[in-house]
Amino acid sequence: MGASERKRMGDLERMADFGLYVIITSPRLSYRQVAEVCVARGIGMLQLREKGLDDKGLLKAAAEILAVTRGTATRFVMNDRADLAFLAGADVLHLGQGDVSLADARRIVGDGMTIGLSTHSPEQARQAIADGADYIGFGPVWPTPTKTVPDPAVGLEQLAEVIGFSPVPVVAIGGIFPENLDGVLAAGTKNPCLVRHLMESPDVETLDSRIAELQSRINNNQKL
Ligand code: 3NM
Repeated sequence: MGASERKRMGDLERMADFGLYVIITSPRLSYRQVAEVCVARGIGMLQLREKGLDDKGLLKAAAEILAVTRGTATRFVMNDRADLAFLAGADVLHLGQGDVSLADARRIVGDGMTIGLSTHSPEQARQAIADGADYIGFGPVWPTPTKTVPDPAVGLEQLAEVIGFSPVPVVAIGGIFPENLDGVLAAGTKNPCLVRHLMESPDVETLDSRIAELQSRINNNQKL
């Protein structure tokens, strides 16, 4: 095993319980403000997902976020783009089903980068695991307008099924709010993601308290 692959395996062990996964999509706050709250709260994974930015805009936003996260416990995740993940010096690349394959992404980012993959059915989840995804997203749990063309909702039963067979962390995503989080946690979720709930925070204090509340509910659930 080469040094970079060993580094990735080490990262993987630490990844098992990364907890709340934060995605930045059209935040009301600045990228820097969101990143600062996430670092202060020890968020493990912070993804930049801005479909409307061009390549230069994405690299600029990535640099702003990395200026805050570098050297902290918060890993910066670049969405969709292996080339930009490499150029930005991201810690993690997150791929969708329509992006380049995991194998092709590895040719760009090398063995050292953690790679996650979005999946929308148990079959896709099994395939992603077989293909070597370091973690998977699974959703949308419920219908969501945050994705322009969302897949059909998977529901809690399929979520529990995928968490049951996955040897890698599963990020539950899509339509999750504090009001319906109990069911998501009861399905075994350790890594939920709530995009609108966090991105619609009107000020730093609100974002901070929303993250703190979610983290405490995730932690309490794991003690049950
Ligand atoms: N991916 P909200 S659903 C970015 O199904 C994303 O893989 C999904 O946004 C998937 O928490 C989704 O606002 C959007 O519903 C989730």
